[in-house]
Amino acid sequence: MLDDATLDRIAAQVATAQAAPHTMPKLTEDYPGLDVDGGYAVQDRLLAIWEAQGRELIGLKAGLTSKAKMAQMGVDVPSFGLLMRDTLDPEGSVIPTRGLIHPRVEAEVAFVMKHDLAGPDVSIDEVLDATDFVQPAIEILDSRFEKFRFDLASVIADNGSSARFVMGGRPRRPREMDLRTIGMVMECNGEIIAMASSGAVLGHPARAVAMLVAWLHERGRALPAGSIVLSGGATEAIAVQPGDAVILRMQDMGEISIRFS
Ligand code: OOG
Ligand code: MG
Repeated sequence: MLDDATLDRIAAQVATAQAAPHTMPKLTEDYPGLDVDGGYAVQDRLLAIWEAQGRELIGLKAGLTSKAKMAQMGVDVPSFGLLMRDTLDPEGSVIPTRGLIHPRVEAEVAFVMKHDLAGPDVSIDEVLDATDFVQPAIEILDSRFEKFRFDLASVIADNGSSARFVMGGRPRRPREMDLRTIGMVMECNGEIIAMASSGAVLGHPARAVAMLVAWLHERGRALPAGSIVLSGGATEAIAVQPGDAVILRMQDMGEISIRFS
């Protein structure tokens, strides 16, 4: 594990690359000692920096939870990251691409929790019992690494490429539907750019929440009631340009439209 001073330095570097967006080399090039635990130690420091700026943590994201995403990014282990309130946009938003380096969109099922959830091995049923509602989400990713290329430790330190996210459509009680088989279609400018079934995420997107809870448990934490959880892109992430109009339609869960300016 890298020493505290080095982790502080990396966190400051990532915070700057995110605030005034610019690319940087993969962190493991400059810091070969950075491993997955180090990546999460950087995230802890990012959270401290952001909270000191008055930003608020409202949830957590799981990523790299579908084969499509793992294959696209060349990583085969899920990652977890932070969701800050000021990165949430309402549906229908026009999202400026100024301030983003090479944005991509992906389709996700979002969970909103009504009970705390904790433990090393919570079941899908326990996740569903603790969930208030599920709803469609579009995550807008923007890696701070050149060419959107990274390894697991680097992307974790970059908070899982988090940039913004949009929730919308029709919130549903999780027991009202079979979350293994929800069809989703993402369109850009009227053309289908990605399709998936919700089961592409670990067979059941609630499994991503269970893995997140196990990861929190290892670190002595719980998932608090009221949290938003993004369960991870079911499709590969698609690059967007200024002017693009993106729609995500989810079976029985409505749709979300956004536009990039
Ligand atoms: C890492 C973030 C992954 C997801 O849903 O898979 C992620 C990346 O692909 O840039 O958010
Ligand atoms: Mg994602």
